[in-house]
Parts: sequence; C-alpha cells; structure tokens
Amino acid sequence: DTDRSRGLGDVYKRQVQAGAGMGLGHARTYLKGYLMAIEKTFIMIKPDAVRDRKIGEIVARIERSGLVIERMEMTTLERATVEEHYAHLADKPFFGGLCDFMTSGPVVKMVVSGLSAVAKMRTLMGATNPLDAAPGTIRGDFAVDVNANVIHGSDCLENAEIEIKRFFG
Ligand code: DAT
Ligand code: MG
Repeated sequence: DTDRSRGLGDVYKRQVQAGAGMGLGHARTYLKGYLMAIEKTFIMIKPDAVRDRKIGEIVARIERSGLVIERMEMTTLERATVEEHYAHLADKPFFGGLCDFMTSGPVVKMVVSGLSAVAKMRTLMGATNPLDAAPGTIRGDFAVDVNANVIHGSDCLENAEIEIKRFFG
C-alpha cells in the first residue's frame, strides 16, 4: 500500500512539472494541488447498505474517484465500540437507536487514502441527512432516512487517525 501511495505522489509531481511551463493561473492551480496532502481516512459501509447489497456500488464509487482502498474488512461491531465512536452524540434522543442500528448486522470498514482523502470522501458521501444529500452522492443516491444513512466517513484528519486506531488497532 505504501507503493501505491508513492505512485500517486509521482503522478502529481509530474503534473506539477508540467505546470512549470504554464501561465500564473495554471501554476497556482498546480501549486495548490502540490500542497494538498495525501491523507488516510476511516470509512464504514453501514449495516443497511450491506443488507441491501450495495457494497460493490459504493466501493466502485470510491475507487472511481481516484482514492485508494488500503484496508477493507467485513465485521460486526461490538456495542461498546459503537458507543465510543458516537460518544459525541451520547446525549441525543436517537443515540440508543443509532447503536442498535450500527450493531444490527455486518459493516465493511476501510482505510481510504489519497489527496485530501478526508474532505474528498465527505464530498462523495453527501450530507448526513439523506434529505439534504445531493443526487450523485452516496447518501443522496442510496439513502432516504437519517437513521440509516449508508456510510460513515471521518469528519477531520485528527478524527481519522483516532478512528483508524479504534477500528483497525
Ligand atoms: P456524520 O455521519 O455525517 O459524520 P454525525 O457525526 O453528526 O454525522 O452523526 C453520526 C450519525 O448519527 C449519522 O451518520 C446518523 C446519526 N444521526 C445524526 N443526526 C441524527 C438525527 N437527527 N436523527 C437520527 N440519527 C442521526
Ligand atoms: Mg460524524
């Protein structure tokens, strides 16, 4: 997986070199790309999508975006792990139902890497509430209910690191 990350960097370096002969506007675009970091984010296909046999379509969208799936495993989560993962929502009325849902069947957990992988995956996923998620996003296309919204993705780089440790050790 290190090799694949390095490969991505090389592609980008070539683009930056190609940008050296361009005008200022293009050069700035290339420089911005060069400064974007290759990140790792934690992604989980939730039990509703696994039950509905959407794993393949969701994985295809992630790969088609140019991001790289570095690790992937199907597992059924322990309730304690879910409670820790969603601790920021512990005082919400839906917390119990959320933990029931997340332990109701297997999930597919992943480490996904690439340029700005955290934000890129949030864009691919769409808004938390599928009613607000744009068509073309994973939640917009595969979910109708905030109680079963198909996919999890880390919301920032710091949480990505914490979540990768939590779910992959
Ligand atoms: P996200 O999953 O987009 O990061 P979050 O961290 O705020 O959103 O919430 C985690 C999950 O909790 C979310 O994916 C679905 C559930 N959830 C959030 N708000 C909810 C609500 N108002 N009613 C029911 N479930 C909700
Ligand atoms: Mg969240």
